[in-house]
Amino acid sequence: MRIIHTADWHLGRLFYGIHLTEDQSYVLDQLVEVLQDTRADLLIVAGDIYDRAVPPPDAVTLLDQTLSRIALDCRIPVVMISGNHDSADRLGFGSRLLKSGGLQLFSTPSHDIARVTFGDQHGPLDVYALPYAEPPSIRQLTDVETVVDHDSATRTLLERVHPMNLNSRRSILVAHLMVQGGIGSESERPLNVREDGSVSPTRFRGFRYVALGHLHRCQTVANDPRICYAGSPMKYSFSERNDQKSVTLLEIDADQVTSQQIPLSAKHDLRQLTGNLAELIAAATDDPSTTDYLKITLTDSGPILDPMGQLRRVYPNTLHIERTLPLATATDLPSLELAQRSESIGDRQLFEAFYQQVAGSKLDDELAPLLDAAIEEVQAIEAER
Ligand SMILES: [Mn+2]
Repeated sequence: MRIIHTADWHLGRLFYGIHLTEDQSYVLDQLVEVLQDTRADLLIVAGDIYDRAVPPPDAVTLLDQTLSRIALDCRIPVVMISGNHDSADRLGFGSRLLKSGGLQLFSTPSHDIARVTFGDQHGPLDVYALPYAEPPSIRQLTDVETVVDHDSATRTLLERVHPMNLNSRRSILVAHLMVQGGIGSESERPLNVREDGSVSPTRFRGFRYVALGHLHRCQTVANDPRICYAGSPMKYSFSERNDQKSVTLLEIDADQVTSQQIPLSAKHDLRQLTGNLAELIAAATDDPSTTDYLKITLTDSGPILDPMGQLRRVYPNTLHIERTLPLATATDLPSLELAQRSESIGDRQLFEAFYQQVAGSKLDDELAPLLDAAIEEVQAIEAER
């Protein structure tokens, strides 16, 4: 059986104020192609379908169109769970009705963990679905007092899978969790504020494969090739700028599981550029991808007029600018006692100290006369009052 595992679509996400729906549509088109090219038998989507509880209308339309193409047009069944960003109730609307259309959607945990059985020439294959849920709701559902965190909640639910089933049948698990040893990026929202919310990888004994969502980097966890995050299909933070985004293709035969990454390309890649403004603007001429989403670190030391406006003329998707002003360290700060002395200190000395703190160097011969002129002008204005 061939299965495509993906997660963390985050439809409707805003990135530095930009709606990503068109970019998301671009990668989901590739997903549909991958499903067709690999002749996949099943698609697994492991949560965080939407970016927020109430997604914008065009994100809902994109999800509707994508799932209809996959389940109805391509006739590829889909198993989908909700993640911590989804509203379980809203996402779960119509899930019983959708089942007949080939979409198995699990958004609320059930007392007995949900199972869908597929099959091929090697026999049945069980897919267990564990949608994201807060530990208190699992405690209430199971009536097990020892459920206090995600680890104990997961343990309690997985204990309900009959060991005989796990031993005698091929089983895979779909879950949206933080598993101990997983590596995050800057675009996940922590599952819990008070505890780290992580689940021990030892909870997954018996499964041939654990199709995870939550972490946006594609990875296997705890040196166990069975426990995998497919990662998000596109980059949602600059910390992921060097990652290759992909979906995971699994092939499961009678007793083996093999997996490989199928790369996805972005409509606009994420890049970070560093340099002074003039160099960066000049470099745009030879840059084949000036429409990428950019974070720019400017190394100029002096003041710059409207750097965003200047950069966007050549890099229209400049999203964020940082300056690397060499701030003076505490030891060479003449301004440390300045707060107390500022009453008695002259304007010129005060500004020199300020300049040195911000620019990291003393006022040079070129700037000094400008400062003198400016101070004289201000003093003249004050004298006239
Ligand atoms: Mn996520």
